Amino acid sequence: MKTMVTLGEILIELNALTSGPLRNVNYFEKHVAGSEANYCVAFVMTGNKCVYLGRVGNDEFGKNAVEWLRGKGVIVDKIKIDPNPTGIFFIQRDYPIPLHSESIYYRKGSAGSKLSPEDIEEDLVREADLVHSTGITLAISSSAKDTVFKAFSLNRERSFDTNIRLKLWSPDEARRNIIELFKEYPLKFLITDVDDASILVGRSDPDEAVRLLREYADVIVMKQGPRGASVYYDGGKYFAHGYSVPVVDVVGAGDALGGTFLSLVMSGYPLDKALDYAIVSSTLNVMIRGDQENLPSLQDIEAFLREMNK
Ligand code: ADP
Ligand code: CKP
Ligand code: MG
Repeated sequence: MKTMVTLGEILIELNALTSGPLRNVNYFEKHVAGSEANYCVAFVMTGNKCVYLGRVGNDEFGKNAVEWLRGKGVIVDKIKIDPNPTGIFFIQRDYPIPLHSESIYYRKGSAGSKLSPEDIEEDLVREADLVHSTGITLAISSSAKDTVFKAFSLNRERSFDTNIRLKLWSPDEARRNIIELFKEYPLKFLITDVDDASILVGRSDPDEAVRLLREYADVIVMKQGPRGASVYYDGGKYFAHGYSVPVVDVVGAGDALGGTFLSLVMSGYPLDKALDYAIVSSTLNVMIRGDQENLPSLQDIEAFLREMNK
C-alpha cells in the first residue's frame, strides 16, 4: 500500500436540488467536499492510504467532515480544530449555462484557510510516498501557501492539481504563485486542464501547453472535459476518451480523475491503464450531486469497463 499526504481545505458543499439561480432554489443537499479531500477519498477507494492535513472549525460541519472522511478510510487524526468556522459553498446548476455548475463560496477567514506550516509533522511528510496539493490551497491564504511550500520542501515525490479558481485570485496572481512553486519544487505529477494551462503558459492547445509545462513535471495529465483526458510522459502521449452519460453536476470530476490516476500509478499500473480507469471514476462522478459518493473501487471500475466496452 502507498501513502499519500494531502494538504488543503475541506469544504461543506450545499448542492442545489433544482436547476436555476440560487435565489429561487429552496432545497439543498449537503456533501463533504474540497478538492484535496476528494483526491484523498479517490486514492483510498482504489486501495491506498491517504493522510489529510488541514483544519476544520469546532462546529457541526467540522465534525461532519471529520466523521465522514474517517468513515471513508482517510487518516484524519492530524486534522486540527480551529476557532474559525468550517468553510462552505453552494452549487448553482444549469444557469445561466446548461450543464455548467457554479461554485459560490462562503470561505473567507474560514478554519481551513488558517492552515499553517506548524501543522506539518515533518517526518510524516518526509516518509510519505507522495505529497499532493492544489492551486486552491495556494490561493486561500499566505499561511496555507507557505504550508504547501514547506511540505514540498520535505519530499521530492510531489503532485499538484492547478485547480485555478478565479473567484479566489486573479489570473496574474495564479500564474505568479503557481509558477513560483513549480520552479522551486518540480513535480512528479502535474494535473491540469486546458483553461488553467492557458492561464499558466498562454497556450490553449494541449500539446503546445504541455511543451511549455514539461520542464516542471515528469508526468502531465491534461483534462479535457467531456472529451476525456491525455497523459504526457517522456516524449510520449496517451489519450483516453470520455463517456457520454447523463450529467447532473460536474464539480469534483477533475479530482475523481486525478485521485484515481495517482493511486493506480502509485500501485504500479502503467500510465495509459491508470488513465483509462481514472476516466471511469470521473464519469461516475458527473452523474450525481456530491464529489465523493460515487468514487469507485477497482472492482467497480472494472465492472464499468467490461460493460461499456462490450
Ligand atoms: P476539471 O474540472 O478539473 O478541469 P474536467 O472538466 O476536464 O476536469 O473533467 C474531468 C473528467 O471528468 C473528464 O476527463 C471526463 O472524463 C469527465 N467529465 C467532465 N465533464 C463531463 C461531461 N459533461 N460528461 C461526461 N464526462 C465528463
Ligand atoms: O476541479 P474539481 O471540480 O474536481 O474540484 C472540485 C472541488 O475544493 C470542490 O469540492 C470545491 O470545494 C473545491 O474544488 C473548490 O474550492 O472549488
Ligand atoms: Mg479541477
